[in-house]
Amino acid sequence: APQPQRPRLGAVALASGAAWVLAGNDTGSMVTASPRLYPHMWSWDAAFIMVGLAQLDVHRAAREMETLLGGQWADGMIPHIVFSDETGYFPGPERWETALLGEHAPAAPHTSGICQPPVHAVALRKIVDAGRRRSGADQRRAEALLEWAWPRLFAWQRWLATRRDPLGTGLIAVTHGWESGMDNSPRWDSAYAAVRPGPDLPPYTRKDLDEVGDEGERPSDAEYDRYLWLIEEMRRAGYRSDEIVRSGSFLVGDVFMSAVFALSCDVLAELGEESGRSGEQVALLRDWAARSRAAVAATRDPVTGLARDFDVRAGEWIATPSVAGFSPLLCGGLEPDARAALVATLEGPDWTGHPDLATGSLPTVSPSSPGFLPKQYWRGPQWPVISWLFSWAMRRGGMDDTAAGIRAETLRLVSDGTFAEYYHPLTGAPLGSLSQSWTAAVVLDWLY
Ligand code: 9YW
Repeated sequence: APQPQRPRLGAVALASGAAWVLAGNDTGSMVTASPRLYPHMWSWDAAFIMVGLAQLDVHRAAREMETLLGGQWADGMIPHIVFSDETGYFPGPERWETALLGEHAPAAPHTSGICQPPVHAVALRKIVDAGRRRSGADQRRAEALLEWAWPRLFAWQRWLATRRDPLGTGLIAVTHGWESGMDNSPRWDSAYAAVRPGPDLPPYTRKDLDEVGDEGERPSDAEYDRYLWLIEEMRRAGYRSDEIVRSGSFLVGDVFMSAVFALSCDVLAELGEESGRSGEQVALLRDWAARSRAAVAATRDPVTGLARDFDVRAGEWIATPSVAGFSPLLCGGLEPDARAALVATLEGPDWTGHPDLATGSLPTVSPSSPGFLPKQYWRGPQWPVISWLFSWAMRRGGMDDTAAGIRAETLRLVSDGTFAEYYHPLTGAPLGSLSQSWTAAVVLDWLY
């Protein structure tokens, strides 16, 4: 069907719109992930939101980091949700009950009991850079934040390195698909198939379907039962990470998480060196980065060269290709030829160069793949925030042309001004929630 033609916005209008979205979703101490669908703070969303806020207002960006770290657990974990007082989301605090059941969870604010990809060091880097660029009070605020947040982010990286490396190789594992940030990616299908919800799964009512009219854009009910069953297991384990890693039904070495982890270890180490931090902690970060970088490189499929996840429970590689296959480009570690080949795949006819794409933004699943579903969440749509992360990391890694191409094509995609959560790769139509904070935030960073 022909798509309605929306006006395309130029850079000034687009940046204003993005700032307006962040302002509209701001409760004062927290920019919620989206206005209605997600009225709380999500961990990795918050990091990207800080990247955008840093361009607008260093003080506000620093405050966002403080709010997020206010929910950090005593053992170092940054939880995937810090809850606001809003009630419109399931599973909320009354389902998680982390303060009651989890020994390390804070009494307040309410948080979930799992984590998300550790992009937070990138946000700190951005806030510090913005502060230094502006000097004066902005710089003082940013340096004070660096002083305060660095040990907390170090504790977070240490938690991942020590609690989430079940194979001892540097491949960081997730215990729930939500931890990956890519909830229903086909990457997780085989691991989820082995998750059998018990008959004693307490009943629940989804709320996500109230906000998104088209159920075809959301995970199915069967998928949701498994998501909730894993949470039930964690509740029963008192949110003890050793017990969950030992006995939970889902344990996958996540190659994208591992690459983000390695990248953040390096970024945090650099920030540490600049601010005279203890050499011992900086050296640990460098070690963890090197181990995970090597682990990510070692996951590559010998035929396609794409990086793969490893299902620890099943003891096997997960062959399903997805955007996570490009993870080595986030953290480095490939020989020049292998890197060039992976970049060529990314720009080739199965991925950003696919002839049917409306724009060359990164799709989450290749349109050539049998599992490609163009409207379904992490099964095909383009998520601007994923393109931003690849573009930022690739530029850092010296792949400037590819990084610039992803930026330009994604800006073309979002120039409809809806700041959607994700987009239909074949038509460019906005999908999911509109006015999604992290989409607006990364657009701001790109335009400033
Ligand atoms: C959920 C907030 C979150 C993101 C996740 C994305 C989605 C929904 O929205 O999760 O119910 O947790 O998959 O990556 O952080 O934007």
